Amino acid sequence: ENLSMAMPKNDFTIGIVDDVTFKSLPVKEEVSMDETTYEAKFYGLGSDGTVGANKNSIKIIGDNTDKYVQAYFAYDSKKSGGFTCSHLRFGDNAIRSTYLVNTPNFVACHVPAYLYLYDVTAGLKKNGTFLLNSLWPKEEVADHLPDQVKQYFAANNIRLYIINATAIAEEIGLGNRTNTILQSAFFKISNVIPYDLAVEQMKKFIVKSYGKKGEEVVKMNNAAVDRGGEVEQVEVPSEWASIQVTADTADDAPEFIQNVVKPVLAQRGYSLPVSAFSGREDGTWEMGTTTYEKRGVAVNVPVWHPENCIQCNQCAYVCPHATIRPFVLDEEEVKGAGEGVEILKAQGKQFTGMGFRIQVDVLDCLGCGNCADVCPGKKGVNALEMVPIATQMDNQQNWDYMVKHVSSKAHMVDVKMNVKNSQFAKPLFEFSGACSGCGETPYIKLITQLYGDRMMIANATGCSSIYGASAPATPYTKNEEGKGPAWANSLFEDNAEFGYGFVIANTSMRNHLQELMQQGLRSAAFSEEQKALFQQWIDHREETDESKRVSEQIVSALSGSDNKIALEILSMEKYLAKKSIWVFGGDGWAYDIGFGGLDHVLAGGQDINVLVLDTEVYSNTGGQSSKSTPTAAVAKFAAAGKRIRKKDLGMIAATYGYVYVAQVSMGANQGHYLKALKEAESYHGPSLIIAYSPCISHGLKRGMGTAQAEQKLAVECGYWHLWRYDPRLEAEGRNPFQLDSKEPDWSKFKDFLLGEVRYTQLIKSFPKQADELFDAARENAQWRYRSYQRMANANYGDGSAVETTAVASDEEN
Ligand SMILES: Cc1ncc(C[n+]2csc(CCOP(=O)(O)OP(=O)(O)O)c2C)c(N)n1
Ligand code: SF4
Ligand code: SF4
Ligand code: SF4
Repeated sequence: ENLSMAMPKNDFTIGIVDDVTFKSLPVKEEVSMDETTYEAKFYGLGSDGTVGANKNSIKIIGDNTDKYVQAYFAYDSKKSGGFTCSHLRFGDNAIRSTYLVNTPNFVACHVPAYLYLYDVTAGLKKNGTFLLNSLWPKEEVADHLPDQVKQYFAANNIRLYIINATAIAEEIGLGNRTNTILQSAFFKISNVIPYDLAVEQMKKFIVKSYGKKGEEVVKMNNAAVDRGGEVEQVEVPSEWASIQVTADTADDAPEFIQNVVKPVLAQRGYSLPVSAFSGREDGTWEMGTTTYEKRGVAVNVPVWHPENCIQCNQCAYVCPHATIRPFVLDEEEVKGAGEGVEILKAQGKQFTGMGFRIQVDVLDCLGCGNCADVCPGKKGVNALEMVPIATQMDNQQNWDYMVKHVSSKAHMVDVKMNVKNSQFAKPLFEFSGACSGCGETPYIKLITQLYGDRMMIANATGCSSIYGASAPATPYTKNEEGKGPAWANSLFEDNAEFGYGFVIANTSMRNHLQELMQQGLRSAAFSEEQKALFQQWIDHREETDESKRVSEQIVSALSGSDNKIALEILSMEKYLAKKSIWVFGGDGWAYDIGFGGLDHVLAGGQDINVLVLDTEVYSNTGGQSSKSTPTAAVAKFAAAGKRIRKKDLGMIAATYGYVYVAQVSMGANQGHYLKALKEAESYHGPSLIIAYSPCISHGLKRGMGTAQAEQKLAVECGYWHLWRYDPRLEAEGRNPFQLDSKEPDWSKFKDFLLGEVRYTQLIKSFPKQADELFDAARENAQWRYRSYQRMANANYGDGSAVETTAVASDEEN
């Protein structure tokens, strides 16, 4: 049609409406495949195995029939726990091109919450089939179907099937992996091949897919195949066809959220015209858009038992998703919370007369369980318990009340003093798309709580850039004053240099501010008080908190002035307070690909802070080995177990003598990380924090809900060591190196390795070498610990040569 036009478009796009350059061609009606083609769509949760199961299903159909088959798998950009959609097609005629499935005969919705988040019935053919993973029994399912879904089912004569794959998976021990159960249900309902043959084939593929993970996993998946046959049909009453579906009413979210963010979140991004993005050509985006996602995808969420709570705030400290927080309420706020909302008397003099509540954000929680796992409770009785999400839906309104109507009480305490206080500050990094239980995100969250209102972050490519901002979801957010971190992602290979640019730019702007203030000091146009403030600013410009305080005073002292110098200072207001400049990235970046640049930047001596989120592999791209991967770990490019030692990045940096370095593991000692963070940030030079971060790629046998506990075990057994190198101590004539972890219990080392699939895989694939490599791993860790001990014992003539430096334990913090 384009070619037959008088003025055909020479270059064009199809599939988007380009109302800016007008280069798109209109999309016409859906082209149907031929009658013999069967099309199916499966909506799944990233990491629930739906995609893997569908890859197997299409192979089974292709191998066991004469049909032509095709499959395509679409994902959003969440690390895991995100949206996936598998498009499967098979038929008697050759499939000549790659089209998405838009008019399926069969739809499976593997995540109940998707009924409300996405248009899961879109395009489902008349007389088609819908399979729902239902948390509810047959009699109750109708109460949980949205009106438009019910109406669609009845109006299009859809056959509805349900199975509670979530409950079955838990029963079998498969956690959230509902895939095999639902795959089996699909074969049972669709009968594309005889069900017995499908069962046989699925079991064959299970050995192929999971054989390496051990017999237990194979057994569980075989059981899942058998249980998939429990699928039931639910009657669709014809009267549903006359349900009046009311259009979604607009909520109070800002226009950009309504018009752009929400449609993209709902997988309707393709329907937005190009003009929807005008004004954003430079890539800037609203902060805190993740707050509008409310995914509700956790299987279990925590419930708070206040009678067992000691108000330690550890749950909030470790939560990777910022979905559990302590709130302190004044009298009015307590009243507003309403009857039946349990509120304790807040501990601490400063909070006299106020209430305290640990509040869970049910719809954003990813159900990892770390909060409940670390909760000390009272007399050994836990104050947090993981329970099915369906039982906690009413608690969401309490979260909404707390965030909307309870003011921050962070100013009433010194949030940097200890772990407990730090959690009264709002995290300026919330509800990221990291995997449930991710070990990286709690480190970032704390930094934003302490310094987020004046932070600038240069982020290397890696998991932290993906969960850090993937349009339209931005977890970095702002506080009550509208201040929050400025964030940008550069390349994998040059991120340290990118952050260095922030430092240089800020320094020159602030040097100019200093010149202006010096001119002000010499000018008769300013009062003595104004001059005193200028002097204070010059004296304290490099101190984060003090410079912020004086900057605020300068702004109020100069506002309204028409003096040229004053006006110029005010025009540069955003540079007044000292910025906390951070460079974030993973070990693949810091140890390997970005190392040259990182080294150069650390050597540069500027005031810059680097956080290395050390997962010991390239996590974002599926777990390739890096120089941080330790001996014996199995990773991509190290299938036979890494044969050489882990690089000691921290020690390399410490050799400069003017770089602050800390090696931390939050779960091992929460206070230690807080201390290292404060020291790094306050040091007027380069700082490097290397943070041990458990990751799904490690295959924690006890699950990611024990990511924090795993960090503790790692330090106890000597796998990971805590230390700090502070050049300021040497300037005081003291040993700058402080070894903060006690002599490990080396007898626990092997058990630690056996708790992670990345090590136990070795026993399956290289049984002869496994033990040898495990011993080598321990010896390397011992060698490393001994060298730290020697450094800690070095005599600086100050009597600081001690075995280890005691850092207050969690209990003391
Ligand atoms: C020069 C370059 N090479 C490769 C990539 C692809 N890539 C993106 S993220 C990533 C892995 C990042 O690993 P790491 O730095 O350890 O961070 P993590 O994902 O573990 O947090 C790779 C290889 C890239 N973006 N640029
Ligand atoms: S279960 Fe995990 S995500 Fe949910 S509140 Fe607890 S720590 Fe946070
Ligand atoms: S960790 Fe447990 S005891 Fe501590 S504040 Fe949270 S719920 Fe209360
Ligand atoms: S670091 Fe690991 S757990 Fe965290 S988001 Fe990346 S892959 Fe997931």
